[in-house]
Amino acid sequence: MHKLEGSGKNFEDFLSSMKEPAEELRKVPACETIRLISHLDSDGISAAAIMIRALNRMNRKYALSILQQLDDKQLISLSKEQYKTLIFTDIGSGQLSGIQKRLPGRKIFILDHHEIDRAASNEDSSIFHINPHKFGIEGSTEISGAGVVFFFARELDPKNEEMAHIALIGAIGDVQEEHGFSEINRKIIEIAERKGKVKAEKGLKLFGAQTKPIHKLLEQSSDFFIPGVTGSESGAIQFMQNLGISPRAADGGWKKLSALSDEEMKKLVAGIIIMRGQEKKPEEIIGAVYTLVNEKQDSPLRDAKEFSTLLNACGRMGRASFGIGACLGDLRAKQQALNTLADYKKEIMKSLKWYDENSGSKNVIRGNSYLIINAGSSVPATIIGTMASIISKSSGISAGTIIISLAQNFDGSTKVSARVAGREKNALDMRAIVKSITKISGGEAGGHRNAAGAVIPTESEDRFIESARAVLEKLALEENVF
Ligand SMILES: [Mn+2]
Repeated sequence: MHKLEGSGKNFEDFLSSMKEPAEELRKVPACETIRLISHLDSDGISAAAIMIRALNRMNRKYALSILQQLDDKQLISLSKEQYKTLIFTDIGSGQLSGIQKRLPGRKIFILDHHEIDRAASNEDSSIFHINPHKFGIEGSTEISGAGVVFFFARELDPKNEEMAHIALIGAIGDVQEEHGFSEINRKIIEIAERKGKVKAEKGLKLFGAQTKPIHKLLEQSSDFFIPGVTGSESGAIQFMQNLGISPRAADGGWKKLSALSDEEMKKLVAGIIIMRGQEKKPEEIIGAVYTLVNEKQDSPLRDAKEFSTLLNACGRMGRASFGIGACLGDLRAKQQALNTLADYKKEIMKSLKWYDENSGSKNVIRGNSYLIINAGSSVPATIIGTMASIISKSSGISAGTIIISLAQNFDGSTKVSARVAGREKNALDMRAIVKSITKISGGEAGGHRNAAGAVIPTESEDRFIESARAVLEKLALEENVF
């Protein structure tokens, strides 16, 4: 087996911990239907797709649900079902005590990378809990939920290695790449390359490289500011012409990155670096680009980042099955997923418009280095986190600003999402902050350091906002002292 540096020993132990659970899953009779529950983000959908491929290979039947969160209500409704075996993917570790309480006597598999619920009692023998945190591997950066399921699926059958590219898409979805991927994620990429699914190359880190014309990519390069080019279509076209690269393709349409010769690509990269000469890291525009080589040219499915966005869109629009179908290679599902992506973009535009129109209202509270947005039922609960992320990157928000957003679910609960603006994301532990707010106001909190959330009863929204203001004001004071 490939030996890893650094956390190698832990990783080997982590892989070994999957052997017994894999054996136990094989023992489940083929006539039984397995209950499969996964998270609705891109990682959760990727995780579910890998698990489904593995179950199909074992000739097992399953019934799937995709959830935004696993709260007590959900666990109670699962407890009323007759399924004897349940598999949770990319969800469950944070609700371990709830699972113990509500689903005793069932055979349960949890394959997750979220932080483990400290309130859980010692694990009983009917719960097979696979989580990297048990081995000192950091789940938020080193391995995704899809990655955990991938290694488990490989333990079940080495043929499941063919799903490595889906595990990569999950890791991208959970934003695990910062100055490169972890060793474990790199191992997954290596397998995906070996299986002929992915080509990893250095390239321009511009989102939409497969689908947008070059001048549009440059104009919309919001992550990387290019003076005179970002935000200006005419500036972008002028810039290309100055470099001697025609923005037009031979057929008269707009030229895409894939149409550039090596020579032109070098010119473009050098040109951007020169334009960014005043920036701190002019070269950071270059990085790894992952191409899914079996997908059609110009398809959003060909770029791993765009594929990940597509899965996220499917989950958030309540059409996760299209995303799963796309991961499994189903052509019709791929088309349906693409249509869903278009609808999702419209939904995001609508929610940003709501935010603009409500910026001066009581629904948007601007405090001392924090922003609280209470969207009520005007923004779908599945979209609110994405909206908050986009706002956190907008120019009116200074780095370090904490953005707490609320939107109502349909069941009398409210979804809370917490983000921090700017690059130094790790400086603040969003999960701990949300926990300390819900401690006062009630509700269940979870997530990671960089992006956390909670579910609270809608009736206690006011109390939550009041507690949030108190906690965030205090935090702002403490920050000023240091
Ligand atoms: Mn995840």
